[in-house]
Amino acid sequence: MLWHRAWEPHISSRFDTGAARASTIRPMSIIGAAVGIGAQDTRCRQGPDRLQACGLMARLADEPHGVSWGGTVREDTGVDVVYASARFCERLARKVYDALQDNPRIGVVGGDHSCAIGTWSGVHQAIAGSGPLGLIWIDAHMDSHTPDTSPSGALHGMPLACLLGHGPGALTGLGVSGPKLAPQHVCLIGVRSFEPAEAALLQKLGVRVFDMDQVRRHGLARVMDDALAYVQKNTAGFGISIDLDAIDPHDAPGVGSPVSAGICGKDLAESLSKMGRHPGLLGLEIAEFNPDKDVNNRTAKLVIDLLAATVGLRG
Ligand SMILES: [Mn+2]
Repeated sequence: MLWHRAWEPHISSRFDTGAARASTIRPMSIIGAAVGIGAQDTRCRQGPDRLQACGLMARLADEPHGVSWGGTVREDTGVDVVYASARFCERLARKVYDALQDNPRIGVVGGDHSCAIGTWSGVHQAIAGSGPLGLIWIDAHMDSHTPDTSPSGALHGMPLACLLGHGPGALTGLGVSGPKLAPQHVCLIGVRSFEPAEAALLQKLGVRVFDMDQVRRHGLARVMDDALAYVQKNTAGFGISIDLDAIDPHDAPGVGSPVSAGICGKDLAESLSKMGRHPGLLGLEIAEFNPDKDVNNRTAKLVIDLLAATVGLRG
């Protein structure tokens, strides 16, 4: 693909210098990922526009350290979902990569969770040469199906497997060929609904899973601390991908596939405000917001709160 060549000359050394990481909370470029074709219910594609209408940037503009809107990437329609998704993810990856040339970190608001393939392929490329990418995946599901194991065939059930190098070649080979994540640099938090084939793949690869039971037993703060230590080890930086269905449906009703008994929204905001001060944080993604299922904009407000907490605005 042509744009591989354009990506390569820009490898920056700022990711591995301590001086560049001195400030506590750093600027973020926020990008909309208006994609819905990765799910059977495609209405998550309206997520980014609804967040804007609910005052996303108006709220974050108060942030003193510089939050900017990087624009929205919109999906193509086409008969072949994998092809259309690959085209979308390719454009998103490119936008994320470009944003990381001018900003130390990015935020992505979805969209169904298939956008993660684009987001983290772009971040991976931006730090290529500095070291591997760590990723905390907060989700009620494992998102680790392949086309062979998925009962629904929906791509939003496959993004983590794709990033680990398992899935359709058009999606695993974005940017550069090969896996964008190594299993030892990834962990999941909040899992409580999955199929045996996904669990088997993650177990075979050796991916760390902190399930919802562990979150309940130890508290989210402690699990996040463990996850942070894990994704920092031998990496050039780390990201956080949040599927809103990880959160309890009472706090986040407007999601694609709700699962009961999840993470408390307030606890997650608390943890993200701590993560936001970490110099190694390269990006935050929040996916699966379905505005049509929201109740009194509760989910939209929570998404804005989570981003605000990460960039240093509380309450
Ligand atoms: Mn997900």
